[in-house]
Amino acid sequence: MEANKKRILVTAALPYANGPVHIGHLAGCYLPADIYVRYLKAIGKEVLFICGSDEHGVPITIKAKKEGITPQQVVDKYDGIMKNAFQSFGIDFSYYGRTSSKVHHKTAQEFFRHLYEKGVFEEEVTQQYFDTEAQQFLADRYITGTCPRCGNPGAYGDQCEKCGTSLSPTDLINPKSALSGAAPVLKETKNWFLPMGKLQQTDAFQDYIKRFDHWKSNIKGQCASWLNEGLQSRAMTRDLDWGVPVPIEGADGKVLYVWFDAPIGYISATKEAISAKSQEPTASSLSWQDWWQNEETELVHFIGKDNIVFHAIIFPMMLMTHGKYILPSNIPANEFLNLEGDKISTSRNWAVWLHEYLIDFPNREDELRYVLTSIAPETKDSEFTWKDFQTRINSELVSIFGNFVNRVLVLCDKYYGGIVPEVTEVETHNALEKVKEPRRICFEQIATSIADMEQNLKEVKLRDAQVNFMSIARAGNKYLADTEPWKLYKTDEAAVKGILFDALQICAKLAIAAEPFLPHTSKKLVGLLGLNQVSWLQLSSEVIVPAGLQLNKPEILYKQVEDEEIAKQLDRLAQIKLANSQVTQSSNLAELKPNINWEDFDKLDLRVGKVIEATKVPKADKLLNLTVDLGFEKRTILSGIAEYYQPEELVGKLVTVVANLAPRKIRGIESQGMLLMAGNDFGKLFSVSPEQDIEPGSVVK
Ligand code: B3M
Ligand code: ZN
Repeated sequence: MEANKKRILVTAALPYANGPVHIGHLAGCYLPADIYVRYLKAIGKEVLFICGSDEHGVPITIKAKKEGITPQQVVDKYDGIMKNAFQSFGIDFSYYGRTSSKVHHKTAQEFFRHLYEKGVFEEEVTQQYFDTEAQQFLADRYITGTCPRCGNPGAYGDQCEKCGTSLSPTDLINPKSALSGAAPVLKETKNWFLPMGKLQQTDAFQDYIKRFDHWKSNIKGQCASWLNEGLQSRAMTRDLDWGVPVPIEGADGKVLYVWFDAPIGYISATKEAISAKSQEPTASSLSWQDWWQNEETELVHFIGKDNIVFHAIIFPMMLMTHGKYILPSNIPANEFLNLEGDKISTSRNWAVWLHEYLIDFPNREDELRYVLTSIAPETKDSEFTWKDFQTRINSELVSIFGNFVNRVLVLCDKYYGGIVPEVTEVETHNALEKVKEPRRICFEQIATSIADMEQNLKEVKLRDAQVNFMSIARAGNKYLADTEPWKLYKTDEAAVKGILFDALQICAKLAIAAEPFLPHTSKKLVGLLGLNQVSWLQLSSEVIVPAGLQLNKPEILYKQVEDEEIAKQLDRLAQIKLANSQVTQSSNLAELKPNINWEDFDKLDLRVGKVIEATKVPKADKLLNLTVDLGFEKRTILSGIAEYYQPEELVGKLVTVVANLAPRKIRGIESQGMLLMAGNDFGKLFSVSPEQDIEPGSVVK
């Protein structure tokens, strides 16, 4: 956070409206953004928090095709689901927009036209894959094939999800249309490119990237590798029919690249936010330009690591070539959250869905917020497990925070009928040796924790900030454990009043400090303490809950997570894993060929053979030249197994030979038969061999 700026515009990545939201989304981007924004508001900063649904791009159209509905129906459905989930978890956007809105289309088109008229784009005719059956160009995810890097057969035209490499459609081996399954052809088409290589050299860009020095190392690292390789021009238009139409002549049937229009969604949503709020009595007088085109505003993008290049390089290039816009001053990108040892995946249903969590754990949104912040993937990938979820809630939220508050409220209720005790002589309990030192240590510890927490919140180190928050409760617990007011009550009642008065002030500090992390709890605790309104500034006050105030009846803040609740979740995941493994097994196997009749099969003469000699075939990487003894004669057989077998491994081995296959010349050598091999798509190949020693020439049937 830059102290000298007047206001902060915080954005959270616009999720694709093609599926519900899961814990990975929440932990990676929305929860940290929300905690940060709540903190900024608490300290009185003027903040606008913008998000919305990303409703364009191939992920949406693919989903529509899969579900047999229109893209518009897809986005209408998921926009609502996502919005509700965010709301339930207390993600408090100032405005949640949609990129299918009129305002957005207009804003994105104006932006494009402005750059076009400035002569920023390179117009280029290139060869792109085209599906002749579907009569459509195949951009990004419309094309799948084998990843050239890791061999994953299901890589997309823009990215391999298995190894993370970013790809372009022509990199794929055996490309296939995701629409018809057909092999695509190359066809010429015109598109408009952002000349990123050229823009990289400009002073403005070089000046901008100095900011990276102050950013997190994951973002610095990714950007450095892009910049060192040298940026390439990237098409900002696509030959697709779903998206924002390209607003210039000669671009019929083309739309803006989704990564051109989506970040402009932040700007459109700001415009919509301003006009929606202009009706409210508390409306601010700021215009959308004050948020986007005024150096007194600081711009911060919260995203996941897969969105780094778009937010740290491409969007800033768009903004700076436009000319009027401010550039991001921080991009606190998170790494990924894994689930029970595996990458979270929407397509494999390997996720904890927020809308399902809300059903299984009603009114326990803060518990998930707490756990996800504790394990937030701030510097490296991290892992959510249900067991850890249970442990963190039971041994931290319940046993430390919840327990402290409950003990204090119950004791006050029991001793004073829930009325905050009057501490006439503050010194009374100070004088008592047993209380004095623990009290001093407790308040010192709390002051340090609060200071550290604020510092960490400012620096967006939210995991640490939450630990600091919990140490306030830990200090409170220790104070009670050291002074044991329940024992003192019989001997030194005045001291007990003092201790519980102190403890109530600590509860109030917890209520205030909890707001960014655990907003539902914060509200509840403020209520239990009989307070109406609290402010962040009171964190340093000595008295927040005044003597004489009537507290509300004690209620627990958190309940234990039971073993059965965890077992149910683990069971669900186990079933998904099982279903997935069945799908993978069947999808990796070759398709069954049409039936043949008995006579067809009977024509084959299969024999056991023994390899007696094996050599490599010169200049043929894959071939081995084998001499195979069939009992009645020796044959020369060429076999394409050099990648799987060393010649010497084969000598002496029994194999199965198709003995009546017409001879064929390969590389000038006549091959007199064929070896049977068992293989799959993943590069495994084994010879089909009899289980026991049997004499060469024996019939295989
Ligand atoms: N919709 C990608 C994603 O959901 C994309 C983010 C856009 S932010 C402008 O991961
Ligand atoms: Zn790969």
